[in-house]
Amino acid sequence: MFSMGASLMFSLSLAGFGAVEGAPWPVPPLPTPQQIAWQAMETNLFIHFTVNAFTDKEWGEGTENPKIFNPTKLDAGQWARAAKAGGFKTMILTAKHHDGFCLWPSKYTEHSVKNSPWRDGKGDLVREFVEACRAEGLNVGFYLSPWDRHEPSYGDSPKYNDHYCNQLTELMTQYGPVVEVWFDGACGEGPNGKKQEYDWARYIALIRRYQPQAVIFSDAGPDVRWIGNESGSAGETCWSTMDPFAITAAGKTTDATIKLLGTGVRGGAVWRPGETDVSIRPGWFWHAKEDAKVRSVDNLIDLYFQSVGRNSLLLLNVPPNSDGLFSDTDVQRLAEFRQRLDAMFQNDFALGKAASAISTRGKSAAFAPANVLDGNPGTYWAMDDGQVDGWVEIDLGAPATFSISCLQEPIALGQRVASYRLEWLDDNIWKLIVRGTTIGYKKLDRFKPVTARKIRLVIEDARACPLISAVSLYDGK
Ligand code: FUL
Repeated sequence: MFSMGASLMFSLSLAGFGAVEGAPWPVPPLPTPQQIAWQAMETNLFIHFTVNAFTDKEWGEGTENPKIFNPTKLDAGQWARAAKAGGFKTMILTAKHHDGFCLWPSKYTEHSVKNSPWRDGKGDLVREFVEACRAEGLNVGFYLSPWDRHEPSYGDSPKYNDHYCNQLTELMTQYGPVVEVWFDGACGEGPNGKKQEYDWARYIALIRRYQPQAVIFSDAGPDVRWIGNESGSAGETCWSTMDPFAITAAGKTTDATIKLLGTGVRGGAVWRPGETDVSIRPGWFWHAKEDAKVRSVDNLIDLYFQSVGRNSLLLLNVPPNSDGLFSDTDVQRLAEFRQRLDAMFQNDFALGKAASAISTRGKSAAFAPANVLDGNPGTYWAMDDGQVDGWVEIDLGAPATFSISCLQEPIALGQRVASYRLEWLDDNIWKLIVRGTTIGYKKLDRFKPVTARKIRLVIEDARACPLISAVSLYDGK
């Protein structure tokens, strides 16, 4: 783990801010380099696959015969190519779901691929998955369900924690670098009503030891928090900062904390950005009856605006079918999703245009308003310390019609903006386009098309002098 001082220096030098004279002091808490890299991925793919693909269940019982697991056409390369075509950066696989069936031949259980007919019991699906990711330049992530309905020691807390750590060690040491470990908080009853106490501190320490570059996800972080719902929607206000005492362990959510997971907490003591997990189908696992219920491209685009566009990350689940393949419709949707996004964000009307502002920090070119239009998220416009409101104005040179705006803050220096509005100049009168609260890594707004030559971003409130690294405008077609 980094100490605060070390992580601060790291973040500063990483973003190249340290060298600039008169640069604003960071406003903690700050992201680690791992959290910054994670957020920049924007869209990752979740893969739910286990015996459920053969039993039509969402939660397996743990009593399934491993012989039912036989995805005869399994090709993890097909998943990876579809992910790549969809612009996804990481794939996270359910190495073990609640049924306890392991997709790799774990030494610690018989309930795994090794007792299935798939690849004559000699297969390792986790390895095929990892190799497919590497071949397409994708990062690897794992979901290892703590809740295990098969393992007899489950509920016998110390014993099961040993078992779980043994399996986690296999995943963390045998398959190369991992960028994310995904913890589900579900904690069902063990045999005879026994209650399993998960040893989160031990699980986390184990991952830090073997995969220090990985971010760890759960309701309670420590690195990435759940966004509080499975419908694909981050809070409209979405701070990456959180109160660590609001939710102390995965699975310990209440209605009040669920809301906080969505919005984060202004000035919260830890940096814990939200991840928005949602499935492309009604279920997390494949069911033939849901083949006609794959989300439309329009719907996927909505999810993108509600997650990435609200300072979150979209983790979209695509479940392989009983052949071991993504179904054709799902493959097609992923490709169309990226084509639509690429077209939408191809032409930034504000790029390289003229900018002015109410004031510029130390009157220095290093913090000039033009930095918001230079296409470089590492440079930013800043005002002097103590100023928490102000505006930056953009002259497009000629009227343009746009219906999407993209705003960004340089988050390595802390998340600051709490309230803003975007306006356009109509015959010398500034008119409201859209109003919002937090910005963070990225804030996207969609609105009725506006035709204007001049627009301005007005920051109404911020935790410290606001820093803006990008203002972009798109026509949304
Ligand atoms: C939930 C699980 O119970 C679901 O089956 C799924 O894995 C989802 C991502 O998390 O808590």
